[in-house]
Amino acid sequence: MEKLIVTAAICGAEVTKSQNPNIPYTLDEIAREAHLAYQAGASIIHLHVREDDGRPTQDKDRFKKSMDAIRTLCPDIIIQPSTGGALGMSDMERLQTTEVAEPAVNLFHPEMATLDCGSCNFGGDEVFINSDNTIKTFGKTMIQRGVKPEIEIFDKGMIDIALRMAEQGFIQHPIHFDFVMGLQINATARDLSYMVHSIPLDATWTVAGIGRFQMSMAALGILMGGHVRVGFEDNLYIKKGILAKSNGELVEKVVRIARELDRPIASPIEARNILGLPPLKS
Ligand code: KMH
Ligand code: ZN
Repeated sequence: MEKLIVTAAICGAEVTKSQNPNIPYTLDEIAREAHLAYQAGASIIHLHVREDDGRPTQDKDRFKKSMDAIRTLCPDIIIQPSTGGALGMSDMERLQTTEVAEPAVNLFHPEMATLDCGSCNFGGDEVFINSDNTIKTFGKTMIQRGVKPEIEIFDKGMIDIALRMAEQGFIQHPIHFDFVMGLQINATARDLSYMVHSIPLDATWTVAGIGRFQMSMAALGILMGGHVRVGFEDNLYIKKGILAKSNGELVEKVVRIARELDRPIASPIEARNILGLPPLKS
């Protein structure tokens, strides 16, 4: 089996220090959490950023500063900014994080970014809205800016939306998917298997289990030959009732599981290879 790419979703936009005081807000905290995840084996940082008081922002200067700070400590890591942002943000606000791609040759070029391929319920009255036109605009912009999308799948039908977008030229093959399990899609082996069998043969995939499903979904992903995402964005606990001290602790746990299952961990260079990303320019 291919080596395992571990993505650390270190911050998110919705979780707060009142839920887990170790969630990073400041630039120093973001860089520190990314570094701990990197040292533990993460090769991709899925990045949201905050103002110092914790408010989520998609401001491109704040992203650039955060990426600079991460790069200082983790020189070769793949940084994958979110274009999902936080609930209620406008499309233009969200898309700013791919602008730091210009000029496309410097170190701070986001090699990847998320592309959310449909709308979904986030619980209560909250809806994460991604219209067809939003997906098309984001997809086209990422192609123009040379940013590889990670296609976020919150619902099974979103795979079909993504494949139609690819047919229409808004997403390029080979596609990299992230299956978000335990929010709208049930976090079961049957559902994950359905998703894996619904994507093209040349596609790659990772799985993000939400909340208590983080490690069980990761273990399944490891066994099924996919890749995994862990981190505070999706889960705050290292085990039932015990808050994780850092994203590094969550990455260490998934790396331990992978080692037990004989799945070696991909370095950032190996992850670029697996995902078909060009080598890092210096
Ligand atoms: N924070 C959510 C509204 C992404 O990063 O693309 C969207 C999200 C998905 O987290
Ligand atoms: Zn995100």
